[in-house]
Amino acid sequence: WGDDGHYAVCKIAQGYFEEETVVAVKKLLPAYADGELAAVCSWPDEIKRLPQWKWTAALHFADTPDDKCNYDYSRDCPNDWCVTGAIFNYTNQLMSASKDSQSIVHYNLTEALMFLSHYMGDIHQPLHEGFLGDLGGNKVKVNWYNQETNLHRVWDDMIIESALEKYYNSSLSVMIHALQDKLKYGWSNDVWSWGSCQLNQTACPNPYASESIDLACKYAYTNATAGTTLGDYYFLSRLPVVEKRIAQGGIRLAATLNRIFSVKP
Ligand code: DCM
Ligand code: DCM
Ligand code: DCM
Ligand code: ZN
Ligand code: ZN
Repeated sequence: WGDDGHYAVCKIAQGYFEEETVVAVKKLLPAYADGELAAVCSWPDEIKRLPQWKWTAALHFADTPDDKCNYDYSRDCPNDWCVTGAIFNYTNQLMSASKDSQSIVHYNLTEALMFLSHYMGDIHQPLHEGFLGDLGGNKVKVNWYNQETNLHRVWDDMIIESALEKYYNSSLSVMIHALQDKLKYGWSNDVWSWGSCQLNQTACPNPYASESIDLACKYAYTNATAGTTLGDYYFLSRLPVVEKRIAQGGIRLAATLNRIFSVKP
């Protein structure tokens, strides 16, 4: 996602924090966040091109072999170096500190929180589990209405931007409120299952990546080959997918942080 998507995921998550999570997150946030997790959720995108942070660039996605509409951790996350591996890794860093506050902290837990929150958003963007050959849609040149762009950017930014203009008075907070209402009144029966993990795991990103590549094949790549002009039909049929993925990202980030910070030393 672009800045708006990440902000929305984290803002929605904040509304589902348990009290221990509110306290722990406040302690870890940098001063410039002013107590808002959402304010720092795009930080990993801001730094990923700096030489000292180049190693993080591949942690934003887990692309699959071309035309394979499924995800396989050992195949698509070599050496754990992908968005799923990063979610496991940063969850473990935050857990190890949460479990034993006396132990020497080896990690920068402020960074761990910001990375985990960002990557939990990215894993829900279908084209962050797109095909390797086109770099998750980056190489698929398309027009978004009359604007030249690529398919990845359509899903990171353009669908959200067009929705803001068309339905939400160009206000991200109005859009977030609409998603919060949908979570309360439309998706209320799904929220618990979205947030839960199998087998007492703290984080369970693998199924989220599987969902994403499935959505990438069914919705993102369909009727969007190179040179296509995407307009109302594509926008109206894909916006519900984008909105649901942002809401799921928020619920799952909150649920994961709640599990991490509920561990008693
Ligand atoms: N790291 C990560 N995801 C993994 C493994 C490691 O994000 N699956 C991070 C943790 C460290 C950084 O990579 O901060 C460098 O790790 P190393 O020096 O062990 O390669
Ligand atoms: N994994 C990882 N980093 C960790 C913990 C686990 O990369 N800190 C990897 C090891 C497994 C993969 O996650 O191969 C999937 O784990 P699971 O099958 O438990 O979901
Ligand atoms: N991206 C991806 N798969 C790739 C390469 C990039 O999903 N193989 C994502 C990461 C960014 C966007 O595409 O969200 C643009 O990439 P970059 O910022 O590296 O140009
Ligand atoms: Zn992206
Ligand atoms: Zn990212």
